Amino acid sequence: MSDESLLRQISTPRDLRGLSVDQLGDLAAEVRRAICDQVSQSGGHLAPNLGVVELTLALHRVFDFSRDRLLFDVGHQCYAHKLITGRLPLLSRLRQRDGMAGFPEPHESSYDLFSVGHAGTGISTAVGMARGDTLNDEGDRRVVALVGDSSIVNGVAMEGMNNAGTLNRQFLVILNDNGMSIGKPQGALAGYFDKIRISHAYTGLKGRAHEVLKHLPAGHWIEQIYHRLGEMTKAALDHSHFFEHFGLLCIGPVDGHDLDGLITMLEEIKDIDRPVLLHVKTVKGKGFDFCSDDPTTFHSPKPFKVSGCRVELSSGGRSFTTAYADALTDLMNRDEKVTAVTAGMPDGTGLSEVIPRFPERAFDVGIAEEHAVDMSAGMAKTGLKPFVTIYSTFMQRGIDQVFQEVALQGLPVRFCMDRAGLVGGDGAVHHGFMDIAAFRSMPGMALMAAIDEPTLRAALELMRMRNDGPSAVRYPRDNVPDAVQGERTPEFQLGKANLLAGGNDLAVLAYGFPANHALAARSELAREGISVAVYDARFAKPVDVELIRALTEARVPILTLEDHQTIGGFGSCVLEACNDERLPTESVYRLGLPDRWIYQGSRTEQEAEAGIDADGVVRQVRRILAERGSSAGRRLAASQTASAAPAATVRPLRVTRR
Ligand SMILES: Cc1ncc(C[n+]2csc(CCOP(=O)(O)OP(=O)(O)O)c2C)c(N)n1
Repeated sequence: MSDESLLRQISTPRDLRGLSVDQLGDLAAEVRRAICDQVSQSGGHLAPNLGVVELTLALHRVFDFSRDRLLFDVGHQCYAHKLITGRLPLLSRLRQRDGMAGFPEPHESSYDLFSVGHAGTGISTAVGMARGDTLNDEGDRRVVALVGDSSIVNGVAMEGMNNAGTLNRQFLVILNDNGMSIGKPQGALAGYFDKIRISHAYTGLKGRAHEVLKHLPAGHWIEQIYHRLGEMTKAALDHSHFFEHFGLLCIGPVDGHDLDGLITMLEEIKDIDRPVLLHVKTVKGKGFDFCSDDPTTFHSPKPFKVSGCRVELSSGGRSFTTAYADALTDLMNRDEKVTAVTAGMPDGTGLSEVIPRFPERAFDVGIAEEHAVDMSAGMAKTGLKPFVTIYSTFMQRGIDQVFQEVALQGLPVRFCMDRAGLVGGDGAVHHGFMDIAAFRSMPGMALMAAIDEPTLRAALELMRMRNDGPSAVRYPRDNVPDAVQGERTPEFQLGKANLLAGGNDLAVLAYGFPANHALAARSELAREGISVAVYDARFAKPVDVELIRALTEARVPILTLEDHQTIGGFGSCVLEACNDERLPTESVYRLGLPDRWIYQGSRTEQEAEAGIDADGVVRQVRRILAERGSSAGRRLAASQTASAAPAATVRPLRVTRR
């Protein structure tokens, strides 16, 4: 950024007021360049942010969001907003520890109202703030919700829209219609938006708006408002818009890259004392051809390099997601009853590889997690074997459906939860930290986790065969590590753990991916003369009671390990099983995610912060053995006194991390 940089001169949105429209255009170009440069280095949401630069500048130019309210839906499109609300200095550490969060974050700025990242919530929270401000005698604070064309289709957003029309005050929903979700948008409303984009040319509306208004009863509020509007806004009124039937005055579609037009339009409608929907057309990835030509790849890319007209995305290793897609493809080839469902995440879950191969049996239902679960329940009822493929964090949306339509019916719906555990740059809003707690209380549920590719395949095979109730498997946002047992990996047997490496001083019962950390810790501890057994617990429900009994009777302390909240997680399952079986619990120790939020950073940093990495396991084992005064603990204490050298750092995991 040069000294001439306009962006550097913007420390608050008030600074936009002194700029001409041309200068705002220059600023938009600069914002785009800054975002693209940074995302190319750190990864992050690119195409969604490039598409809303003008819209963001126009909103901040017209409204005063130090007092007015701006609610983002999803929030992945907030980068331009952050740059002009004082966070330019944080940009160079986008999505990194102590840097700029990739989603709205009230800890960073009072301009961000909610920490969000899940779709569909912006309208409802905006309705709530509008009601709150009115009741608090602060009804002069304007409220704006910004929502995408694929998120507005989400159930929560529809519930919000259904209620928004009852507001008797200013309320503006901006529908950012770029004709895309992460991939192709799904469903009837996507088709509708597509049609009005084509047929309702903004300039051709003027006559129709007059026509419609002529037929309204005198005194109708739309008519009253109409007389206050300028010609441009009148021309853009759309009285056949789908959301008109929700009680909102609908305007648009208008060009979301025309700064002048947007500013004029927003100025005119900002004080309408009724709910308004402004339908804005934008180009996802605007400004860089490689991005607008392929907005799916560049929705949230890893770091990339642009050289001339070539763009090179950094390649990762083989991910659990790819391993899952391959395993599911094998299952679908072998068993024609197997179906696959994703809710708006075909790329993130690997189903983009599966859907074209099995177009009759694999479905993307859009951002509609509840529907995805219920549709799968319906399929299971007819004898199909649905695999709901979903991020752990988004599974939270469908918990009531898992309870009533799946578990209560005893239906064999299979849940495959990607991004279980800590997720890195997306931060607190996307960690898969509570799926065990939510699922384990459902009668009939079988819960399992994969530590590597062979165990993922084995778990999926057990799920395919299990027809007498629901089941779930979790796996992380990571690359598959070197297989622990390779072809010798035993099949999954319901409720049976698997010994990975023997030892006498303590047993680590690891659930899922952290088993790899436990193995690394074991090698380090062996150098100190401590002998640790590592078990792949495999099942959180049912847990391996026989193993727990054998260990407690042999007085071997147990350390449970998981990348899930300790409260309600796998360790709790083990403790409860001990209590149920009248086994002693004082020798059971739990290591998992702490009861506080872990913000953005790399997965490695987050695991270290939580203390669940190999170093964390080593520390915990030493502490337990020292506390218990065991012979291993005494040996350890003696060796530590003898050598003042700092403890070696544990050999890191052998995976190429994404
Ligand atoms: C409940 C939920 N499900 C899935 C996602 C993953 N997700 C993030 S952005 C996105 C697409 C949103 O599309 P749209 O609202 O049209 O915004 P755009 O990215 O096109 O600007 C999806 C599916 C999410 N954030 N929340």
